[in-house]
Amino acid sequence: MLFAQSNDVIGPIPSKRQLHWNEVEYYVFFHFGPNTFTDLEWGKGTEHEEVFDPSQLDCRQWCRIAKAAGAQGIIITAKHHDGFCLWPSRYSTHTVRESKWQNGKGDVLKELSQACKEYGLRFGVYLSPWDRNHPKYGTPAYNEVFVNMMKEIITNYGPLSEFWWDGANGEGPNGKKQVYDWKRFEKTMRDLSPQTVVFSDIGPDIRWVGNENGIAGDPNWNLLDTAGFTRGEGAPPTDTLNHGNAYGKNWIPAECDVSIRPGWFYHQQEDDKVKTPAQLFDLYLKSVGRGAHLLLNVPPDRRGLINEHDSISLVGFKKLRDENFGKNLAKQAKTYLILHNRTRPAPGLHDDDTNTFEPLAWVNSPVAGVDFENSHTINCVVLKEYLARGQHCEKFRLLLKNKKQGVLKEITGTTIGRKRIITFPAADVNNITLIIDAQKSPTSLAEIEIYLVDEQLVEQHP
Ligand code: FUL
Repeated sequence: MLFAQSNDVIGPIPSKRQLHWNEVEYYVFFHFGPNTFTDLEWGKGTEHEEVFDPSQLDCRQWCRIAKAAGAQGIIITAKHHDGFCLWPSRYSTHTVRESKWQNGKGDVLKELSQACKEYGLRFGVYLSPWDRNHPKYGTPAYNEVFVNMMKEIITNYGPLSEFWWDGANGEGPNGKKQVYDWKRFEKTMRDLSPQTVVFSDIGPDIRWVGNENGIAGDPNWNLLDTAGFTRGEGAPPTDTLNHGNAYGKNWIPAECDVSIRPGWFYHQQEDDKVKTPAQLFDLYLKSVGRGAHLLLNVPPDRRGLINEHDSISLVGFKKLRDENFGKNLAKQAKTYLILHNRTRPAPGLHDDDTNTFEPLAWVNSPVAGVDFENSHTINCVVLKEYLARGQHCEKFRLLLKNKKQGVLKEITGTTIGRKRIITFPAADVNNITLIIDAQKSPTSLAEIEIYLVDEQLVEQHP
């Protein structure tokens, strides 16, 4: 046998909670709070609670749109840097309870967590450690407050799919910066909500991608060395966050956070600056298509609704994905070529059920390909690595061949990871051959997909 189902796992592999999160490639971020009403991006923490007064808040509408946009989950800013809590926390006096909204009886986290259950969306929470309002901020007592807030959220609104710790850390109302008790925060999450993946600059489960433009690096490794680094100012260099570390010791994949608008919060003057479906599609290629996850911010407006400008664009984005990734031409292929002409029928890699499908593990000189009876015009190949066995491919080549002319084009790539979407000018091909030129240890390939996407959407390389 030239290829083997390898059970040897070399290097870090994802945890169970990370594998579960791995199923979700795209989810939406909701930035909502006093800033929505004051037109600020970073509230000062001195805003009166009364400014928070959405006239028609409807979290079911948010979820309906997220669902229609094909997102698989959401993350809400339960508390941004201004310290305002979107739930009536017992550990703060700067919350929805002190606002006029619903006579102080409202609870955004409650409404939203329930709506997520109804719509089958995963529910995640952003809780800013930096707090410009809390009187205890800047003293050890604030760590207790933060832990208690996490406990309230986990207990009252869970299960939580993801918990988001922002790296921004400035002064609080007393002019002091906080020394965070990260160890305790992590322990609280693990003890009370072990299934939740925790995001920050350095994980422990998911890392920031190093920019807020939604763009992952190429290569993009799911591995990161965190020793000697901290969250915030002591984080690894942005380039490292962007690419990961090929030989990193920890499995900490990248999440690309980006806003559909210039700002994170809703500002009416940005209504005409909402990203178009084609721009979002391009970001999808540069995030999900490079093996990362996309967290797309869509800020509710002052009514407490997702604005029409944003929802139109989101649904257009979904339509583009459906239209362009609706027909996997590899399903019509005659055979897959596995390692120097050992062939097997095409359905081998098309089993979407991860419990039964058999990834191919490669050793030595790995080559796989897709063979068509008649030529097909294509401009997109999607590769997926079976990450339960780690990430191994370092360098690959795709050869596009046709019976008459032989090799028409050679495309080189680096990492594959969760999903690698490669687009190129269209070519008429009979065979697509994948050659792995460098791998850390045997690559397990889960899938090859082939598409003809709208020419306008092919990724532009600078
Ligand atoms: C940053 C924050 O400072 C921004 O306001 C926003 O929440 C973004 C997602 O993370 O660090």
